[in-house]
Amino acid sequence: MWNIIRTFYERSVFRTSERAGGSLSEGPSLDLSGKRTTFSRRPVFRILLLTCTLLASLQLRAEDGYRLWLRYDRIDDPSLLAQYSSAITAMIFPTPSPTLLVARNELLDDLGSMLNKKLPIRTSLADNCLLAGTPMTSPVIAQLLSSKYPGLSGDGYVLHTQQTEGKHLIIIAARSNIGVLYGVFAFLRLLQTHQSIQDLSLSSSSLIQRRILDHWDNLTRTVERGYAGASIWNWHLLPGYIDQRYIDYARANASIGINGTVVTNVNANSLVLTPLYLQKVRALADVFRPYGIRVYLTAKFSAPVDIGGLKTADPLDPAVQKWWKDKCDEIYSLIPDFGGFLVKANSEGQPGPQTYGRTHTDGANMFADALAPHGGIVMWRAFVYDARPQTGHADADAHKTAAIDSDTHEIAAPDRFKQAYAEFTPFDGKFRSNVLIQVKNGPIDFQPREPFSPLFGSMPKTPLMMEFQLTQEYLGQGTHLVYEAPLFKEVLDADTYANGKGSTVAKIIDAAASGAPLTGMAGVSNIGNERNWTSHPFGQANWYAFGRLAWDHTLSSRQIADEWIRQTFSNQATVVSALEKMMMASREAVVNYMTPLGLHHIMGFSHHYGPGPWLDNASRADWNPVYYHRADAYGIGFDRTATGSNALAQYQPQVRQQWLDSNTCDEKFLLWFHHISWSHKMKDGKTFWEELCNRYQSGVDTVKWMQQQWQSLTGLIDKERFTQVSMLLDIQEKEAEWWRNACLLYFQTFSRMPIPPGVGHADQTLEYYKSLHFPYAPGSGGSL
Ligand code: GCV
Repeated sequence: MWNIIRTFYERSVFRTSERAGGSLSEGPSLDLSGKRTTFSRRPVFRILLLTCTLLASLQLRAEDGYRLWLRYDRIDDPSLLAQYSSAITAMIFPTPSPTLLVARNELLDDLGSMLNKKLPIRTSLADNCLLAGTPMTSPVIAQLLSSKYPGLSGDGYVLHTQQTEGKHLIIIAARSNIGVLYGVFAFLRLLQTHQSIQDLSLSSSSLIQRRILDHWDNLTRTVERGYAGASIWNWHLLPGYIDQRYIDYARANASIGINGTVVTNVNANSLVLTPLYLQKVRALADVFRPYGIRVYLTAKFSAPVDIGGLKTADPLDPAVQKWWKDKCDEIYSLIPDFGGFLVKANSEGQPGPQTYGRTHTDGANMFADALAPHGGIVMWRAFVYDARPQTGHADADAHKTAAIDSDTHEIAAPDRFKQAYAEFTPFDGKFRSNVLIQVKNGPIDFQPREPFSPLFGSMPKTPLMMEFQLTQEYLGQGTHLVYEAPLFKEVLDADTYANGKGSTVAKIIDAAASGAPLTGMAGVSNIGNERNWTSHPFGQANWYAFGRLAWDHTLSSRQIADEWIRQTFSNQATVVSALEKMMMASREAVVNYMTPLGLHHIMGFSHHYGPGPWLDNASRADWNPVYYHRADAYGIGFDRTATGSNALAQYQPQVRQQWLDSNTCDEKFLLWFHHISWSHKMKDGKTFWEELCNRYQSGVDTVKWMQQQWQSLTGLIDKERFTQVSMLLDIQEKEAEWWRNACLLYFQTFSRMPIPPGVGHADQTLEYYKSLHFPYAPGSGGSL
């Protein structure tokens, strides 16, 4: 487009100049590249130039996705614009802190662009004035909070309208500066989503204290399980060069209430703890501070040896303890609000306390003691499955290495499902008060659908923090449109029965059920340096949904989708309705075309891209899909009842009861807990085999339907994102068919049953699907 304009312009100039028979140098102006130049005063030429400039400016405003949900375009409904405009005519917003300053500037800029006017800043009350601040900055706010919102806590905010001294005021109030910034973003959200601002009296406080993005970003700028380009952290140029992205990253996170970022991979590199890198981390922390975002780092357990010159990293060795204490003192001297450490220990090759014959408590508490004087915390991950035997664990079998008999292909292995519970529950109540145990949502590994991890509800004396994965490692990676909020909600709303009915996972982690002093929720980031941050335009919705749910897990997936669509795409009813339907259907679709009815972990080895249910030769049995689906001539599925691994025993009796019997078990979890025959009768009367085939087909059908929905929006979505998503949906459709074909052909070798009518047939042989290799699939570069 730009080139066309330029060529047209240059040709016109050339022709005009020729016709004029001479020079164009008649008056000063700006040329298209912004340089000072001269132009002809001929009207034709002026019109042409204006047209070109207009087209060029339109081009500059093309929707490349960089602005995320913070677009703040002019309100396009004239009557609403008039209403908002007359309700907000000025602003009182004292800024005695950097956070209040960024909050005021955000409000000023965004209202300026949405209302198309510059609001005057006043110091005294006026009619239709917006008043923002804390009790410290305004007596009106002090009075409002003490009289009407006495319970408002921490970083919560209030949006309230009232008459004061005969003047109509819109008030954005909080007890803390960061609360005001959250209130500003909430108010802006009302306008961006075309809500009424006439009679406001709402307050909102976060239900979870630590709302954190975990970046699996390496110092080399590769991103483990990242599908959106390189890491946004330009370590080489830091600390001298502050990319505008860092600021926009902080704005975006603050707008949804995220208040922490772990900037490095859990498969950690000790170098980040050296003085050179700590200066770089400090520069990031300085950028994020006004936005209320603390920086955390991953700590490699062997750092005292790697970079400290010690011979051991044994957590009970006094020299090691001193090394970590000194390291924490050094970090806090640079970053006074440093959040703490996230640690992956004794998992997938990472060193940990068990390397030295010590326990998880020994390891976590060592960090906790070093951080405690500074107010820092430890997030100790429960994602463990290759630990060595240790004293005091509940289930000795859970630690044996899984193995496949090379002749019979029989799996003689304990159940990886059980390991985290076995390793952690014996230490309940033994961690320091500044330790959070970070638990993945399910027992295995971020599959399209997993039952909730049995750790939730099983460690009543230990604060547990949720870990979700936003990056779509197992959900179509960078190319599939999958809205993850329904997955998050399914887990958060699951009932653990730990304290009787209603002890949902959400209540365990927000401490309502457990009373834990520290609460947290982490999302493994899907952000990279692609222009639109997440590569797939709808990946942004997962970042957004994570932040909104970490703030308030009672929000519904639909509600979050609705507000994200309105801010990111459009408020037009047709657009909102079509996109909402697509998003809400997308998670179930990916479950169906990848792993229906409780199948899990059947993807390609290492890169985890595409189907690989036949894989059986990895060095650990529990890295093999065959270990998980266990298909044979009789049937399919992992028996986790008492006749099998008995992992079900890790749940409360009421939960166990739900899944115990293959005839009553919720079918979406069937193969998680049962090895059932191919001809097992399903609830709709079909055989299991028929149902499996139909589910795969239904996943494919939903993607086709999503394509149609998207196409129905032609002309209603900007061209750039419309084209991107159209192409991505085409890839998704092909890949959904690939999953269906490869999986059904493979499972059919066991079931020996025909593909039922209505289910698409594979256009390739099973051998063909098995022969596909993807040596450079993105997102690897880490462990498995
Ligand atoms: C960061 C899975 C992923 C790994 C990831 C690991 C973890 O195994 O495939 O890439 O490592 O989970 O969560 O630690």
